[in-house]
Amino acid sequence: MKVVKLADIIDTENHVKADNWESRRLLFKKDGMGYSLNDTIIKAGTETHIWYQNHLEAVYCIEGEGEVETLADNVVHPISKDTVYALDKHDEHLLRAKTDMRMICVFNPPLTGRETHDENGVYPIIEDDE
Ligand code: 9YT
Repeated sequence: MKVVKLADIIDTENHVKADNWESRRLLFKKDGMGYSLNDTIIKAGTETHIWYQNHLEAVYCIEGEGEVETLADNVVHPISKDTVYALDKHDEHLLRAKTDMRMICVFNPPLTGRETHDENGVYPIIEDDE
């Protein structure tokens, strides 16, 4: 069995920092679970364009408040503490944080650890970590 503590990840290479968010990467492809797990902070007042064309992501908001606008239908989904959204159709979306939001994020296929969004809000598939 494996035990991972958030405190041991802070400010290491597994703490990935972008302009609008910080992702503390807890489990990776190499952990062999078939998914990856991140504890992510979305910064208050930001809007992020995201389109995971190569991944499915489930996001569980455990702190904070914001919204997700899905761009296929321009529906705005309020998101707050104790709410999950699942990007089951690789949904292109805008994520807006009213306050800091703390999100538990599960990716299938799993992230390897190094990904950050490209200019289209996409994570590439990285195959060379094994
Ligand atoms: C909720 C979301 O997708 N935020 C962007 C960061 C991503 N979840 C990550 O890399 O952890």
